[in-house]
Amino acid sequence: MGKYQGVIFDLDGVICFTDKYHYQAWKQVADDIGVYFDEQINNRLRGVSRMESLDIILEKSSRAYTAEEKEELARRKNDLYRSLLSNMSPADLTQEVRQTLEALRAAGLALAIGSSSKNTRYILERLGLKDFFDAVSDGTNIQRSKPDPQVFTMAAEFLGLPASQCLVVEDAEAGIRAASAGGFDSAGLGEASAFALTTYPMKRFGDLQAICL
Ligand code: B16
Ligand code: MG
Repeated sequence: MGKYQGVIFDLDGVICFTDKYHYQAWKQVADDIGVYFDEQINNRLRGVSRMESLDIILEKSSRAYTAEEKEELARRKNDLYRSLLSNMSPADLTQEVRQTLEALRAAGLALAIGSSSKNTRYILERLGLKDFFDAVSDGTNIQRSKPDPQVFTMAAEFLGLPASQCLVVEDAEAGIRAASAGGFDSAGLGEASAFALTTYPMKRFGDLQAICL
């Protein structure tokens, strides 16, 4: 085994791609209340919690919303989002992700999820990964979301490993900053491959084998 004994994966943008569903659901809510929303604004929501995402969307609103109104908008978005997630199946997991996860597991690495999403367990179930990971740390067990390191710190705790022995895999700036703040090395995909704080820029998910094995 290499430098790491555990790998903590972000979910959305790393294991699977639910950002199109987040976009569709937020777009519907924004259109309903007449607030401008586009894909560029959607990019700012990566790795950010649901309520913080709503605050970013409402920056374009001409009026303030009460806490109750915001709860209702977030609930509406989540209902729409979950109905879109119900279309997902194990076919949404790429061969590359599946084979890489299996190779890391076969090499004896402990594998965890570290996601801001409160829908993590539902998404894992849809993908056929319900019981695959050794630990799941997500939006349901944290008080502070990325860029705070809590979600990753708790994932490492669940695995029984120190941060120095775990690698975090992320696609979003908030996630790379969270990893760095928690003392984790990080591997970055997509946008996150270009950040100065990213330990290992990656071109593709399969690059993890060269980093970890
Ligand atoms: P939910 P990740 C994040 O997942 C998404 O990137 C982000 O867009 C979303 O707002 C957040 O989960 C919360 O999701 O509304 O399902 O609780 O990238 O941390 O896996
Ligand atoms: Mg992500």
